[in-house]
Amino acid sequence: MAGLPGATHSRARIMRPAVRKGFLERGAASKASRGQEQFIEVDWETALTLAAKELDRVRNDHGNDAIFGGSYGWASAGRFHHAQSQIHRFLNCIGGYTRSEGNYSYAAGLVTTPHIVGPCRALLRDSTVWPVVEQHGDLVVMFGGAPLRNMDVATGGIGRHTTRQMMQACRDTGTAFVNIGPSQNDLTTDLDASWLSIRPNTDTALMLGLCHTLLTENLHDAAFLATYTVGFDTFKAYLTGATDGTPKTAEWAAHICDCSAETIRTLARQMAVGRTLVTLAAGIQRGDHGEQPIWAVITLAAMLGQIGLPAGGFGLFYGADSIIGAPIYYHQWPKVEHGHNPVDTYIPVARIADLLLNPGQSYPFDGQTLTYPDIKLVYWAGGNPFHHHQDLNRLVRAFQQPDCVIVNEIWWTGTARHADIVFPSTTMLERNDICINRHDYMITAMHKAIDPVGESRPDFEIFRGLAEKLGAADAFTAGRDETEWLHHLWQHTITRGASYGFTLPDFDTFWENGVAELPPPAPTNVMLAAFRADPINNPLPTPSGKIEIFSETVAGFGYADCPGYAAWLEPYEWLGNATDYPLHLISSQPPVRLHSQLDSGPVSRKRKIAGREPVTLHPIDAAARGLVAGDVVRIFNARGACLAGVTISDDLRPGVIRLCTGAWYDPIEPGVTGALDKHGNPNVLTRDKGTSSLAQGPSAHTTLVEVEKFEGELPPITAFEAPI
Ligand SMILES: Nc1nc2c(c(=O)[nH]1)N[C@H]1C(S)=C(S)[C@@H](COP(=O)(O)OP(=O)(O)OC[C@H]3O[C@@H](n4cnc5c(=O)[nH]c(N)nc54)[C@H](O)[C@@H]3O)O[C@H]1N2
Ligand SMILES: Nc1nc2c(c(=O)[nH]1)N[C@H]1C(S)=C(S)[C@@H](COP(=O)(O)OP(=O)(O)OC[C@H]3O[C@@H](n4cnc5c(=O)[nH]c(N)nc54)[C@H](O)[C@@H]3O)O[C@H]1N2
Ligand SMILES: [Mo]
Repeated sequence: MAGLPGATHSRARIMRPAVRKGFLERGAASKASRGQEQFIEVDWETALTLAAKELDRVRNDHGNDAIFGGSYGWASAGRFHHAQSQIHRFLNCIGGYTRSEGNYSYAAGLVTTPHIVGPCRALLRDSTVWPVVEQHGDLVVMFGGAPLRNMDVATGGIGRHTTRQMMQACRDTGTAFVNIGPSQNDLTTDLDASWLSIRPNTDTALMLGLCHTLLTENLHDAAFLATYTVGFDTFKAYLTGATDGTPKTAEWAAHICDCSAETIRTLARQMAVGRTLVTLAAGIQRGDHGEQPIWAVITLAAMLGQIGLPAGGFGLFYGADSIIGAPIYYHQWPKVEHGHNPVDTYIPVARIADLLLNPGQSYPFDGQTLTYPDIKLVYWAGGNPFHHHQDLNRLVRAFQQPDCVIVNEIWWTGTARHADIVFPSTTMLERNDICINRHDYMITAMHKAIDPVGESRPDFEIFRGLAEKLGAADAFTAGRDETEWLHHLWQHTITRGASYGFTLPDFDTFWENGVAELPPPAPTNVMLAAFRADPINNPLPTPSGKIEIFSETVAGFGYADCPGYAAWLEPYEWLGNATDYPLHLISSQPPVRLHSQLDSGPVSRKRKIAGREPVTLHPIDAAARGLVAGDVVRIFNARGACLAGVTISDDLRPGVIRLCTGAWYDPIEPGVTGALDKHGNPNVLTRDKGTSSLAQGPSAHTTLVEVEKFEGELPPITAFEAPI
C-alpha cells in the first residue's frame, strides 16, 4: 500500500485517452509497428467513437469470436470496479467474445486434479487449516516451501493477515517443517525448517524416490490404497521398473535431484512414523510437465495413508495466498454479474501468443482437440500480459497480428504500449467500492480518497461510454450509476449474509463504519475428511469415486507428455542437461509488489539496483563470473536477454538464480529474438510452451540462462516515463 500514493501520481500514469499514431492515420494497415510508435492524445469522444467503430466492425464482419476478451489479470480489489467483471459484462452485452480458461497461478492444477481427486478449487477450499496442524501435526513436508512473503495477498483483497502467525504457532508447538527445493528462504528462515536442497523441476523424481522407499520398506498403507484408491498396481509397475526397466529407487532419485539417497530414505521413514502433511507449492506446477508433481504428491500421500486425517494427507498451493490453510468462509457474495457469453470459443489462458500467431491451428487440451479462432481485436482491462506471459519477444510479434488492440490501464505498462487505443483507468483511491473477499470475515468500505487523476475514468464509465455507442447501455449499466450499483450490491450482500446466518447493517451504517465484521469461522477443516469417513456415501467426483493413482481417462488421451499416472518426464531444459546456459532461473513472485503493479511506485523502485531489478546468485556462481553485489549483469539465453542488479546469497543452491517477476518490460528492440530488456523482466527469458497436452499451463519455472557482467554504458530506464 505504501507504494500506491507515489504510483498514483507517477509519470507513468496515463492521463488522457491515447491512440497509436499509425493506427490513427492508417488503421490496421499499421499493425506491424504496434509497440514501437508514438501515441497521440485524443479527447474521450474521439477515442470512444474509434473503439466502438472497431468493435462494431469486427463483430459484424467476422463475428464475436474474433474478439479476444480473455483479458487475464488480477487488477485490484473491489466488488464493483473489478476490471475483469466489467470487461466481461460489457463484451457479453455486445454479443460475446473468445474467452480464456484457467489461470497462470495453477493452470496445471485446475486441469489435473479433476482426473485424480476432484475439482481443484474445491480442493483448495477444503485445505486443512493450520490450527489443525498445530494440534495434530508431527511433520509438514513442503515441496517448494510456502514463502511467507507471498501470503499478504488474496484475490479480491484480504482483511486479516493471520496465516504467518498460524504457521509459526505450529512450529512453536513442535511441528517440524521440511522445505524441499532450490531455495532456502521459501520456508526455512521463517519456520526453522530443515532444508533439503534439490535441483529445480526434479520434485517428481524425489517423490517417486520416496514412494519407492515406502514400498520396498513396506511402510506404505496397503489398506488405505485398497479402500480409497484405484490403479496403484499400474503405478507400482512403473515405480518398480517393471514397465520401463528403471526402478525409481532413492539412488535413482538422488542422482536426478542431486541430493543424497540416504536423505531420501530417512525422510520417507520419518514421514511414515508420525502424522505428516505433504504439500506442493504452486510455483512447481508452473514448470514443464507441471501436471506430474501434482499427481506425484497425491500418490505419495495416498501411500502414506493419512489422507482425510487431521494434519495428514496432502495439501496444494499453501503459500500461494493468505487464504489456503486459513480458517475461512467460502460464501458466494454478490458480484457484478458477467451475463451470458453466447460465444463458446476459448483458449487455455497461457496459450495467448499461440492463439494470435496461429489462427486455424488445432492443438490438444485435456482430451479434446481445440482450434484457435482468427482474432481480429484484442481487448484487455485489468491485466498485464507484457508482465505475465512467457517469451515476451514472441508476445510482441503475437500482439502485432490482430487488426486492433484496445487496453484500459492506469499506467503505461508494456500492455498499454502495445495497444492502438488506450483508455486511462482510475486507481482504487479514485472511486468508491466494497471489498468483500469471498473467503474473508471482514467486509470493507473502500472510500474514494481523491478525484480521478488527469482525465482518467473508472472502467465502468469507459464501458458505459462504449456501450452507449453500441446500443447496449441499458443492458450494461442496468440503469445504475456507481452509487446505485454499490447500494444494489450491498442489498444483495445483506440478503446473502442473512442466508448464511449473519446480520449486516444497512448501507449507510456500513459505509460510515467503514467495515462490517463477521464472526470468525471454525478453525477445524480437514481436507477430504468426509471421503475418508465414508467413501461409499461420499465418493469423490472422479470416474471411480476414488483417488485415481492411475487414470484410465488420462491414459486414454494417449499423450506422450502426460501418461496415466505420476511419472518422471525430463523437462525441456534443466540442470541435468544444461550446456550453453548453465544456470536455472527461478522467476518467483516479487516480495515488494503484486506482480507488476506499482513497480513505478517508490517502494518497488527503492529495491532496484542501478535502477534494475535485483537478481540473486549464489556466492559460488557470482565468484565464477567475477561478480560482486551491486554489479549490473546481462542475463541471457537464446530467447532473450535482460539487465539486472546483482545481490548475493547462499539461500539459493549453487546453479540457481532468482529474478522475481514484475519489472516493467523495457525493451531496446521489442519483438526481436534475443533483444535486450533494460530493466530485468524474467519473461524475456522464459519459454512459451504449455506444461503438456493435458493442461497447457505456463511453464515459466523451466528456464536456463547464463549471466555475465554488463560492461557497456548503462541504457536509461524508460519504462516509467510515458511514451512519446
Ligand atoms: N515468469 C513468470 N511469469 C509469471 C509468473 C511466474 O511465477 N513466473 N506468475 C504468473 C502468475 S501466478 C500470475 S497470477 C500472473 C499475474 O499477471 P497479472 O495479473 O497480469 O499481473 P498484474 O501486474 O497484477 O497486472 C494487473 C494489471 O492491471 C492493472 N490494473 C489494476 N487495477 C486496475 C483497474 O481497476 N482497471 C484497469 N483497467 N486496470 C487495472 C495494473 O496496473 C496492472 O497492469 O503472472 C504470471 N507470470
Ligand atoms: N508479495 C507477493 N505475493 C504474492 C504475489 C506477488 O506478486 N507478490 N502473487 C500471488 C500470486 S498471483 C500467486 S499465484 C502466488 C504464487 O505462489 P507460489 O507459486 O507459491 O510462489 P512463487 O514465488 O512463484 O514460487 C514459490 C517458490 O517455488 C520455488 N520453486 C520454483 N521452482 C521450483 C521447483 O522446481 N521445485 C521446488 N521445490 N521449488 C521451486 C521457488 O523457489 C519459489 O520461491 O503468490 C501470490 N503472492
Ligand atoms: Mo497467480
